[in-house]
Amino acid sequence: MHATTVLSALPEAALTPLGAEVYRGLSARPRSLSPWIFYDEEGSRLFEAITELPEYYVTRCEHEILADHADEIVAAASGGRLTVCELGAGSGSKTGLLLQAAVRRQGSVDYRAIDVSATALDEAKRNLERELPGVAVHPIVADYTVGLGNLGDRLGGRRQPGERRLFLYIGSNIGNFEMPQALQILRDIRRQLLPGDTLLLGADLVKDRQILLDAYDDAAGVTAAFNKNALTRINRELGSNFNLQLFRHRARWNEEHSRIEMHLESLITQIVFVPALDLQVQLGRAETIHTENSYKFTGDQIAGLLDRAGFDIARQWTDSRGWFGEYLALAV
Ligand code: AVJ
Repeated sequence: MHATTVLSALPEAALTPLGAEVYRGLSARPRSLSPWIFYDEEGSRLFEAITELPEYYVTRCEHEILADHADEIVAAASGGRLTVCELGAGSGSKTGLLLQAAVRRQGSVDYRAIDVSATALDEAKRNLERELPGVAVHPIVADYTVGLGNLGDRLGGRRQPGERRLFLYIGSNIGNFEMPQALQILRDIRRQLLPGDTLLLGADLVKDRQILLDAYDDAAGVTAAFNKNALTRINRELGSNFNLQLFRHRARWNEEHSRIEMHLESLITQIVFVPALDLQVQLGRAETIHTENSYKFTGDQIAGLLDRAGFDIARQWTDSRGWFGEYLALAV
């Protein structure tokens, strides 16, 4: 039998990225869903709201580092005319600090922004081009976890003579991935660079457990709404009947793996139906769907990952409390 025959036995929706991921994740034990599902229009809006919560220190810490050191970072990255490329760009407010520094140094800058969320990229382009004359934003809607090779010229194409590239992978987006995939992403980035180019990597650092838990389970319930939005999106796009009231947001610290985990816990025994996938899922009382890992790193772990991906750390910074680390890594 041909593979195509087997595939055609699955519903059409199982071949779309969302359908395939929901089919995989909800059939698996333990049940899981990939965090990229969060970022539809409403999810991108909720994530922006998270970055402003008193408990969510991550964005503020990194903002502090970039506000204090943007000129230094850009100067250290510039052995020629700099172009900037970012993975998981989001709405671009921290990136603006670096782009502004690049404009101060060289008058203008080309910025290529890759993200799974078209909504976030639209906002980034609108805000950055309005607020920062000299910045040209080139949005690229793509899932970078499947590799960067297929983006071709959209990542900058042929190099101009004397061009230097600065790749941004900030916001601790790397924390969403298990070590082998994190390493793979860094190697994919390295393959886009020439020796002398740089990667700026932002990583959230290990800290007091309660600070971490509060950051992922805020008093206003915004993170809970963000987590549950994955189910709302699946209901809308795949026709399922998840009842949000029958799930509870959970944040856990997994000490062994040094990660915060987010889960959606089923409050009762229930059966959920996903018509587009012809999939029925029975969830037990207190059974969880694991929706996100957010790894917290030591400086040594980051140094190890960068080394194995073909980078030397040129400079590194933390915020005043030592909660977040920013690493300028040189492609070697
Ligand atoms: C965007 C992946 C860095 O892990 O802190 C925030 C996402 N999840 N609150 C993180 C998130 C819950 C965030 N990253």
